[in-house]
Amino acid sequence: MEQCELEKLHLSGQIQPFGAFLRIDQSTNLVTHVSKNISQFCDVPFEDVLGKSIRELPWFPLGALSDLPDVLGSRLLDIKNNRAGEPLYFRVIRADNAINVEIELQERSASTSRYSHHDAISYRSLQGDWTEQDYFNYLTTVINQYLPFNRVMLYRFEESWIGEVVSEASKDNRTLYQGLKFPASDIPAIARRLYFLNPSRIIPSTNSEAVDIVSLEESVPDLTYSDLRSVSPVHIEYLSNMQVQASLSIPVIVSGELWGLIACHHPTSLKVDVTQRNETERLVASFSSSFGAFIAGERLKWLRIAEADISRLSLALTEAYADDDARLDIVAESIKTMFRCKGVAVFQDERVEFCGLSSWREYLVLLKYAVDKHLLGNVTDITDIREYIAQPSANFPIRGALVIRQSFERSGITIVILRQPEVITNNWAGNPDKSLLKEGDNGLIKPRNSFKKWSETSGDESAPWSKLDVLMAKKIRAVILGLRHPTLR
Ligand code: BLA
Repeated sequence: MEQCELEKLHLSGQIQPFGAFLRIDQSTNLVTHVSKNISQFCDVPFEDVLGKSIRELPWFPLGALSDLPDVLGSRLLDIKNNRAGEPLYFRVIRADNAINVEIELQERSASTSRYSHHDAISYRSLQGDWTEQDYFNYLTTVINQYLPFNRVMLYRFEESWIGEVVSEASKDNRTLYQGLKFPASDIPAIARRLYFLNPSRIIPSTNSEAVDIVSLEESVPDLTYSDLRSVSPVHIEYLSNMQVQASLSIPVIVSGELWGLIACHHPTSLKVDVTQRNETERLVASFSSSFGAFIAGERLKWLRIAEADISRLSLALTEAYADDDARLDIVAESIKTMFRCKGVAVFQDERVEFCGLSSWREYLVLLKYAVDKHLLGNVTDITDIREYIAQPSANFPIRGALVIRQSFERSGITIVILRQPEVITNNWAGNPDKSLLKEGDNGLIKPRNSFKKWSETSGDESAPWSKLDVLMAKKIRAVILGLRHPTLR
């Protein structure tokens, strides 16, 4: 896994052959780097470009340079015909102390039509009747109608960067990957960073030969901000193993974070025109902001419910402590309702109150011992409490534990919200333990070669506690701390 992170993708020194590359020094305006294939686009040998001031190149659209915003990564697109009368795109990109220029031919198929559904995402979502899945399917369906790729997928990252295809649309209406998970190593962090920083990544052909970039001082240009950057050999093999020869990926950024990717696949070489790419990038950006608003709305709904739950609990606690003999059973009962769980134990001094499955009672002493011995945090979420218990019996029935501790005094209240083991099935695209293969003695890394559905079922853990569960637990602790010295009664 670590080896995948070592490849310096932005320093490959090469580009894909569907365009030409120039790097211009920002302070001197000199061309410090140029790709060897520039003659195919601008009819000049690369030797005549290298070291020249950009002002000496009559075919260069200088206006784009002065209009480029100062923001790192910002881009401008200009069109100018070459001597043969072919329209060329000049993509001017603000990079670190440099301007990157990428030249591509306009495709004959370049569309002038816009996504007719462009604003539909924001319009329909304003009606408020869309589910999360409606958002996902709408995006993949629209892109599948517009672009010639034979498969369009929306890929969502989990916190650990494992990913899942949450929606898939294809020309033949067959889904291959919907609902399948992919290990984090399929897209190393170094690659994710590049996808976060750029509006899209296109690989028109995994069969094409990369083109060298030459430089004045034999230095390698930083291709962090480049659409042409050559493709990592590991990834070329990965795509071949998937029977894919062309791909387009577009980052889905929600609330400033890389939430997922649109991944388009084609079995043969395919290059979509710059305008189609740009329009799709804008569609995805419009999806991201509508979807971001949807998520914020859902959170708000959850918060309202949580507030109501917390006020009820607050009342229950006040009631519980209204007389000298605090009614911990009321506390356990209301927390059990809040979490819809199988059991809640509340400990204070020597007392314990339990609400839930009666067969769990005999394990409470062990539970309290484990909590006191091992868990130092105020709120701790555990998926398998047995890890904290010395030699748990084979039939130990409890797994998940969300522990809330008022304080570390013996007299403080400790609440443990409990879950039983459940059957969790993960469907992977290929065995994740074999996501990378080592080849021969030189230890070269190769991606896995099977993406066939591989199911993994575990019946011995509980699902991890969500961020919202933990947030709720923290709120409960705040309510307990707000009570007037319950422990002193
Ligand atoms: C890049 N890996 C990628 C990209 C995707 C995936 C989407 C972005 C590049 C692109 O547009 O194709 C993975 N593609 C997927 C997944 C799906 C998909 C999960 O369609 C699901 C449907 N890959 C490996 C291993 C390594 C690795 C073991 O499997 C590391 C050694 C590396 N993946 C890797 C690298 C890149 C990459 C280096 C960057 C490629 C580049 O931009 O040059």
